[in-house]
Amino acid sequence: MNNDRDNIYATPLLDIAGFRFDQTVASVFPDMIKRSVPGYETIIAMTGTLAERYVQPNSRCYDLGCSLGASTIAMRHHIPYKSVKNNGGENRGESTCEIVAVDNSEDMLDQCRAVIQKDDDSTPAELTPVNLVCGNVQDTPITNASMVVLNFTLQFIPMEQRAELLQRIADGLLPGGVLVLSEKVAFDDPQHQELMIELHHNFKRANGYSDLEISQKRSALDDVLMPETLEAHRNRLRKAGFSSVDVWFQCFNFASLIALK
Ligand code: GEK
Repeated sequence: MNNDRDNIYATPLLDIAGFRFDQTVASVFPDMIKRSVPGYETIIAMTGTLAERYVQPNSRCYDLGCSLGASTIAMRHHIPYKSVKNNGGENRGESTCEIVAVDNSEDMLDQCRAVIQKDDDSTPAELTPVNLVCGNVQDTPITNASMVVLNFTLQFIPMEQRAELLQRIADGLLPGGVLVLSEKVAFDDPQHQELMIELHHNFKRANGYSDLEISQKRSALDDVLMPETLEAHRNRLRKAGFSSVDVWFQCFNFASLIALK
C-alpha cells in the first residue's frame, strides 16, 4: 500500500545509510512528501494548470523522476482534448498527446503503475496515455515535448551532470514549450540559509515529525540531495537556451521555476 504513515526514521538507527527510493520509501511516499515539502500539493495542482496552458496537440509531456505519478496525474487531467464525433454523433474527448513518466526506482514505478491503473479505472473519459519507463532520466531521449516536469528530481543528479540534462530538455522542447523545475534550494547569505532550514524543520515538526526523525532524515540525505541557489538554477537554464526563466512558487527553501523555450 502507498498510503501508510512515514515513520522510517522514528526509532534511533545505529547506522544511517544514504537515502534510497526503495520499497519502504515507496510504501509511505505520498505521506512523506506531503509532510516534508512545504507547498508540494500546491505545486502538483498548479502543474495541472500549467498543462492546460502549455501542452500542445500531438506532442509529448515528460514527468522525469515521476515517483508515484502525482505530476503525471495532474497533467493528464488538464491536457486539452480534441473534441471529435463518435458514431452516435456525440462529442467525446480524444487526446492527441502522450505522457512519458520516468523513474529509475523499480519500487517507485511499481506503485506508480498501480496509481495510473486506478486512475484509468476511475475515469470514464479517454485519458492521455502514459508510457511508464524504468530508467535514468539522464538517458531518456526528449523529443517533440511541449511540457517537461522535473519535480524535485534534479537535486538528486550529480551536480556536474545537471547542465547536460537541462540542455537535452531545452533541445527536446518545441517552441513555446515549458519546463517546470521544482527544487529544494540553498541561499548564499548564511543567516538566511539558517533561517530557512529552521523554518522548514518547524514545518516538519508541525506535521508530526519528531526531532529524531528530522535529524536522522537529514543525515540520510547528506551527499544524496544537493541543493543549489536559485541564481545557479536561473543561470544554467538561460545558458541552456531558455528565453524566459523565473520562480513562480516558493515556500522557505523549496521553490519551483518556469522556464520557457
Ligand atoms: C513528485 N516528481 O511526486 N533517473 C530517474 N529517476 C530518478 C533519478 C534518475 N537519475 N534520480 C532520482 N530519481 C515526484 C517527486 S522524488 C523527490 C520526485 C523526493 C527519482 C527517485 O527514484 C524518486 O522517485 C524521484 O526521482 C525523486 O512530484 O523524494 O524528494
